[in-house]
Amino acid sequence: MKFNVRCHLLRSVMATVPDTAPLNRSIINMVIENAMPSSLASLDFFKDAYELRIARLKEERVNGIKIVGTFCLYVPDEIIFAAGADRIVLCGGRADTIPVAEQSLPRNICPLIKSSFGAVVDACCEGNLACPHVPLVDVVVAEATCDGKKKMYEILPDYLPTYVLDLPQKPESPEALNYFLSELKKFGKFMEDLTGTIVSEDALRREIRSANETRRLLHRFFGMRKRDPPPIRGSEVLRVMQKQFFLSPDQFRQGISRLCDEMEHAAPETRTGPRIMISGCPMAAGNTKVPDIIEQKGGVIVVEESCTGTRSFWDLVDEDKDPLTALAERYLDIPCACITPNDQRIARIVDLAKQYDVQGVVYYTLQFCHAYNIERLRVQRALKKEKIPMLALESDYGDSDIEQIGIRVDAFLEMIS
Ligand code: BJ8
Repeated sequence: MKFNVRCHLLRSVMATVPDTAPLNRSIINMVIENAMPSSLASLDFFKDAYELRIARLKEERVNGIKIVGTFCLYVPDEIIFAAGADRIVLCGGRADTIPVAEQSLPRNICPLIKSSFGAVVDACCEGNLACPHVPLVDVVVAEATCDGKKKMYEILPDYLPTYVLDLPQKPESPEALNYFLSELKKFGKFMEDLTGTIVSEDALRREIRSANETRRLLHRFFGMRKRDPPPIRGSEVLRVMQKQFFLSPDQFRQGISRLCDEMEHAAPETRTGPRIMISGCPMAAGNTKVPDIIEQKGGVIVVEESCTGTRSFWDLVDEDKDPLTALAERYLDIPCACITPNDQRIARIVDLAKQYDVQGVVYYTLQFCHAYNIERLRVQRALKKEKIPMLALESDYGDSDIEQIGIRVDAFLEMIS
């Protein structure tokens, strides 16, 4: 096992790992957790919050509050909350729920789809608690994005009631906004029927203000990562961002506020290394493989262009417009590779690379995600024009490619150092 470890602390812990040990995730995690303990005490809030959240959801169910499960940023939380329901995101980032999914789904589809579906099947059929939040869900609100997800949603009703929100595939076409607006109205009506609560204009405005408050806080949080060196590791940010999809908005904001206050006064991090942006597919909870490897190899992750990064909060909803129209405009603007053309994503990536002063971009695709994989070429060309190097990685949730990814990341970091 060969490590090119730039961090002194990391090097001393790696020295305790026998040379013959296989390079696997548990070793990397052990090394990262032990060698580079975070100096940010506020991160503990997020570690503890999940259990509290599960307890709160159980309580809500007893009190008759409906729980909605979602799989995508395109489903506006504001409408769910305005109807008096709660929501939890069901995207799977774990490998252990994939085998059960492969009994029904093809093996050669994206691991996020298999992991998510496997968690639902597991929870519904085996009663096992691989994902303790799945049995708490009353209904899934899915969305018509990539082909794999759309077809999986046709099978999902065998396990959980499922509603599918449609999306215009070409958001820039003149008819797109009106079509999406009508979809959001239908969705609002569906939520009213589910909860018995009218989705009023006032409630929508309240929820838009609340969601914008979270978005502004996240801008403050990410803004601090522009420092050199940044005050927090990228793998820590990812774990925090993954919690955004489980915790209630209040809980999440409380955690981010504390973290920002602490980061503002924290002693600067001592780690230095090439500043890296990760761009591409979401990394759902349980999936931290690539950021862990990048940091283990000495890269400093400063920003993520993904649904577990900037894509989830970058744009705010206009608080002065008719609320449903403002929601339709904002959500249609999400730069996901499932829509076409996706020029705004390419521009966003270049802009982020400049804002965060990145020295290299790691383009991350989940295996068999054709949308992000094909869009890679356009991203690469745009970055090349700006003379920003890019490394493309395609991976699944398994451990078998850790060593190979490590070698490629190592070479990339050497090249841009
Ligand atoms: S807005 S990125 S959360 S669709 S499932 S597209 S990885 S093949 S998750 Fe997504 Fe909404 Fe877009 Fe974000 Fe590819 Fe896998 Fe499909 Fe995926």
